[in-house]
Amino acid sequence: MTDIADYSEKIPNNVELHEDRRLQRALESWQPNFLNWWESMGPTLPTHDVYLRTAVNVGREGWAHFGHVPMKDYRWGIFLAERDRDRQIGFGEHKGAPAWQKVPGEYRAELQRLIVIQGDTEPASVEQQRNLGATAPSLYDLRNLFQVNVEEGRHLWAMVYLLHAYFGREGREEAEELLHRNSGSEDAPRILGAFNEETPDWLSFFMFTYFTDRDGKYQLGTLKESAFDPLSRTCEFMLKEEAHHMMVGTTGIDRVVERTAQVMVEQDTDDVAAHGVIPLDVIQKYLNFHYSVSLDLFGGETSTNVANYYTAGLKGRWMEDRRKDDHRLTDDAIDVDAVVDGEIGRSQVSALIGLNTDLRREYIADCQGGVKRWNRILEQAGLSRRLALPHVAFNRKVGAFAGIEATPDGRLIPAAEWAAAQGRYLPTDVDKVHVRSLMQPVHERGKIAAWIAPPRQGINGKPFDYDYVRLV
Ligand code: BYC
Repeated sequence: MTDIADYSEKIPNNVELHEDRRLQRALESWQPNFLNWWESMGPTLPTHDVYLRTAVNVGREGWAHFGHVPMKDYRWGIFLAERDRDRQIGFGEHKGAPAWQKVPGEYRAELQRLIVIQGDTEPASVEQQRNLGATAPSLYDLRNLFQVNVEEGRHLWAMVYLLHAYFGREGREEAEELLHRNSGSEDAPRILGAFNEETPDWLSFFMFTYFTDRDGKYQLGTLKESAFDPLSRTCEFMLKEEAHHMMVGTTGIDRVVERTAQVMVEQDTDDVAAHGVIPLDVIQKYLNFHYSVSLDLFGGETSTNVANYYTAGLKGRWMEDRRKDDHRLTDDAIDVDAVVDGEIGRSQVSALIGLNTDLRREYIADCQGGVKRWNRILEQAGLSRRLALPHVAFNRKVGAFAGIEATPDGRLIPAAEWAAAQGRYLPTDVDKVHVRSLMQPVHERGKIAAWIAPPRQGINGKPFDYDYVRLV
């Protein structure tokens, strides 16, 4: 294992793949299937080349190289963060033992399941976003979309490497399945709900990269704690790439809010749909949707699965080493969100059973940061309107609130009232049609669509009007 990626190999890697011929051959036979998948399910807009970053090094400094490349020739590779030979397991019943370099037989099924679920989301998001290139608001945004897409492709490689290297024939079969399931497919859908939803427009894309990619950040953060060292090191490096995806979402929504606020001030009205921008209440509805769908990705408020993962050392907590407790949690309790006597409330359960809630709360606190930013933009524009995260019980399909309906401010309402009111909370067909009508492509250097403000900075020190994407 080295810091530096070997790009002379067919599959760039820093895991000394050439030393394991069988594994190398197995991955080389998966590679054409991946490329076929990319060609048939990846970005549909024809391009010559794109200004992309490629990982060349996993160390702290200078890990990426930027340059124009045709996307199909992107060097997807296998990169693990550096190994710490003294690393010990940080939590659960094996706390203090050396981290595992191989998969213990008794945890094989659970580890494989976690890796498959993680792996399944990566190509799913590429599929969801495949048509967005045709309506990009600028070449800068188009480039960011493609950067996110190639890196999600690389994250699929990361999980496939683990499946091939550590899970034998079953792992290889799962790696094939990752290319066969497809987002939104009737027969073989993606595993988690949010990854079967459409990403039909750029407001959805920015919301997805803000809220759903952020679930990825938190899930990867817990897998980075794993006792299974190759998984831990894989996730550590993925998190580095993930930071750019968060930036795309955060600043994307910044720019939509900024432009809407400008037009609200200029026209002195909230009703800005006719002025070619997205009204604030539509932005709020999109936020409500993507946030609530992403909350579902954390699983049930209580879960024996997650308790078992933690106790076994497979999946830790966010920032496990900063927690001031015994890192075993066998005697601890947590108040989880619940329906109690027909009301939205909380109930106390063992801390282990409540770990999905613990992670979801870390995530919610992080999401508040975005809302604060966007509200600052509104405030600076002199507007009194604000955006807000809806209540944790709102629009949930997984967990304690799956069977009830709640308003964004957390009032439990009967199903009939919900049916009548949901158009005020979630995007309606009219909202979606309007948003889509604004999505006219701007593929000219230095130009930008009227519904979004330009970015404050370009990529890698380049100006906004740089030729980020060379179209066919
Ligand atoms: N949809 O015990 P429970 C990312 C199932 S995003 C459908 O509460 P658990 C990315 C569950 O499988 C991060 N089904 O669940 C972002 C279970 O089924 P079984 C992805 C669901 O296991 C953007 C049953 O319901 N990574 O990286 O505690 C772009 C009972 O559930 C859902 C991970 O998620 C759902 N939403 O927790 C690109 C990490 N939720 O066993 C990439 C790996 C639950 O009864 N996964 N179910 O058949 C995990 O850690 C856990 O499996 C989960 C669920 C957090 C997903």
